[in-house]
Amino acid sequence: MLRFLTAGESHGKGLVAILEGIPAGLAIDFDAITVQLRRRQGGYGRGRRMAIESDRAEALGGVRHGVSTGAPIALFIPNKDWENWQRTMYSEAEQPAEASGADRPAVTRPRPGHADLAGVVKYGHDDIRDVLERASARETAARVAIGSIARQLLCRLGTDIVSHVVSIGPVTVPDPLALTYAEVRGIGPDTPLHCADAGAESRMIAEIDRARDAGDTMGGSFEVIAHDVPPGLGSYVQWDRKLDGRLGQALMSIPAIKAVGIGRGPVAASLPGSRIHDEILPPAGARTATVGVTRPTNNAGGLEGGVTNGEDLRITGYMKPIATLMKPLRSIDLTTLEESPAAIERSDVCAVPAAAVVAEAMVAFVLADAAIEKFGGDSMTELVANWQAFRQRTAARFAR
Ligand code: EPS
Repeated sequence: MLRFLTAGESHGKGLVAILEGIPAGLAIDFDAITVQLRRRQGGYGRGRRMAIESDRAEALGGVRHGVSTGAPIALFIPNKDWENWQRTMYSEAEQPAEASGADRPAVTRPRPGHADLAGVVKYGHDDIRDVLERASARETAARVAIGSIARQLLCRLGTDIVSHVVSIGPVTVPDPLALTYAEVRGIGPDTPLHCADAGAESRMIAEIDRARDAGDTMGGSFEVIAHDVPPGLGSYVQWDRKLDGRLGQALMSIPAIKAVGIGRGPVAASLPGSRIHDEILPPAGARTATVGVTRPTNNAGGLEGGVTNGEDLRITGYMKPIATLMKPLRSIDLTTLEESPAAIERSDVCAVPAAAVVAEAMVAFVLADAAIEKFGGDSMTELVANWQAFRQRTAARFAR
């Protein structure tokens, strides 16, 4: 129902995104998009590029007088760094006379763990720059802008999405599932790692500092929580309609994400059924407005049978360390095939907090897509009315 495409290179003119399927009548707050873009740029461990950029999305279509028309929404996010890269990244056949920046030599030493080697093999490139410019996580700025629009649609249904950093390298928040949505919502916007546990956060910062001093990089994990999600999104009837599968793909598509867990995630495999499944008890001070039953635990992370059940949706992403090492690993030079240290590009030491913001955006996109599918409507008026009718019917079933 909802789909998007992005285009653009890390050091090209900018990023473009087209989002199709947003119903007519959604007031779009571009300042709110800027807030999300700024969040993605932050977090302890980011590199010097983030001091250059101050990302902002401009609408090229689909929005009139601040409101969606139902037409595809086209966005443009300029790269400020383009000024410094025009002689390397121009798209014309000949270098334009007015082009600025350095004319950089070809990149020929693939970084282990990056798309470099697989990309030159697949596309037949000689210069790894033709791969890395598009494989770069810079593209996720476009996803965050798209996700911010999806988030604004979900807000009309009462859904809010937050995230927190759970681990950096070996340092982990002890029991992330014990943290409530409200606790995670309450994390200060200016905390260095957006972690709910201040003690763990300072140990995480020490890990990042150690990695930076050693010319190394650090991965970690984060959890996204969606609160007051409409129940009944997704379906168990067909493999490609299961919402956990759709969320898994959305998160796994974020650069460097190597695993995804829903609710207790992989821990569920090690516990007996009696300790993992969330009991269903009669309504009593219902935790959700619609499905009025009581669930004492939420190990399932808000999804049963690939369908949202009204509990908080909780999904964890696991990120590998960034592939660009200032103390490079062994590699080869593709021009000589001789052993040579991997290329060094300006990069981040740790981008886990940024990946969490991108994951929020991807969760928002998947949930908005599933909400439009369930409640339909070409206009926000229809979508919201259908949701309210379903919500009232469902609440009435559980009223005592
Ligand atoms: C960026 C993500 C990272 C940064 C990039 C900006 O990209 P990659 O996945 O290629 O490592 O390194 O910045 C640069 C390439 C640079 O010149 O500093 C982002 O998220 O915007």
